[in-house]
Amino acid sequence: MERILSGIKPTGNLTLGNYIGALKHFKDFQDSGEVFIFIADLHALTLPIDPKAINDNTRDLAAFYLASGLDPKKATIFVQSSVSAHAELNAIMQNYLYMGELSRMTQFKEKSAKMNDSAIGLGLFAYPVLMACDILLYDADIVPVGEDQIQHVEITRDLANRINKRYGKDTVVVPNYRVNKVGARIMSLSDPTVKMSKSDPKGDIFLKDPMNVVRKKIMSAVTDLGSEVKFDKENKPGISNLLTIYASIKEISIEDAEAHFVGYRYGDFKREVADAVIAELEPFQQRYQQIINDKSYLAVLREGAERASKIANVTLNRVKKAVGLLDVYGE
Ligand code: ATP
Ligand code: LTN
Repeated sequence: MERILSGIKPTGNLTLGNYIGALKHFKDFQDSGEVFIFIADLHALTLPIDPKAINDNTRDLAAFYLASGLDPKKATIFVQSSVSAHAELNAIMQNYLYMGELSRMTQFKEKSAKMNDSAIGLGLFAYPVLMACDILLYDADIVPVGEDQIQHVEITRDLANRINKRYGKDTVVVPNYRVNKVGARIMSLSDPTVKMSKSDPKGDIFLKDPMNVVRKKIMSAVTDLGSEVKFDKENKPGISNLLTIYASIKEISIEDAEAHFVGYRYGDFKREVADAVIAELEPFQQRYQQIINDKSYLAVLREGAERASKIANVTLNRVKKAVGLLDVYGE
């Protein structure tokens, strides 16, 4: 059975981009594979964050996972910091990714560019090492992510191949990424040339926004010159983004979405996009609210930590042995 693993950082309020690019699809794998979905809280510490914010966001994310249809009987849902093997494998793997390759990571370049050099933590630089450990610990075959994370899965593959070459071909499993054909990069509604991002919220739709706010944001989204509803990323980035949102929510192709809107004016088009988003988000939000109120996510996370630790420790021990660390409980 294939192993599928992915995670989201509890860095802020989840956006429609996170939902369409990642969250919405996690449940699709749970009937055919062994699914591990976690909350990357250690990664959230790589940029300054308030203790209360990370704590609240972690609870939110757990509730969002459950509200999205992930079934804790089928999928293992857990918090990264509750499985100590992540940090332990990190201490080993940090020696096999190099300064040069880490400094070429787009995410590091983008995030560090906005900061004063003296405030850039080592964790931000070493981010891909921990992410690689997240993936390798579960022998994951498939990692579903949005477009911005492809590079991090690629560096994980490089690391895995390097380890297998040096210590034997079955030391770790080399993972593959999986990116959706439609919706892998949802753009900001106020500036469709930049990614919708929870830590840089401009023109974001948040999963917790009241429905009247969602409608208002979509109705006032930046559109483009002309009047035709056509997918043309270069000349019509705003319309293309809204078409992408619609197609992803309706689970249809961009071509079918375009065909649906032939002859529409921008205003009517936006109204229908808003209707589609609201029809999806409203029941989702109700499920989320119930889970937050009854705190059922806590038992799920506890059980998840146990199940995940068992599996992660097997890999950790295999790697420790391969690199030559003495098992003091062994012979
Ligand atoms: P941050 O702003 O803190 O970096 P983020 O909003 O980019 O956060 P992540 O936690 O990095 O969110 O990402 C969670 C998942 O959502 C990842 O798989 C990522 O690829 C996906 N994702 C994030 N933003 C978008 C987007 N605008 N469109 C599609 N997928 C996205
Ligand atoms: N870097 C990812 C979050 C993340 C992740 C992972 C995703 C941390 N570890 C392992 C997939 C697999 C992000 O920013 N979305």
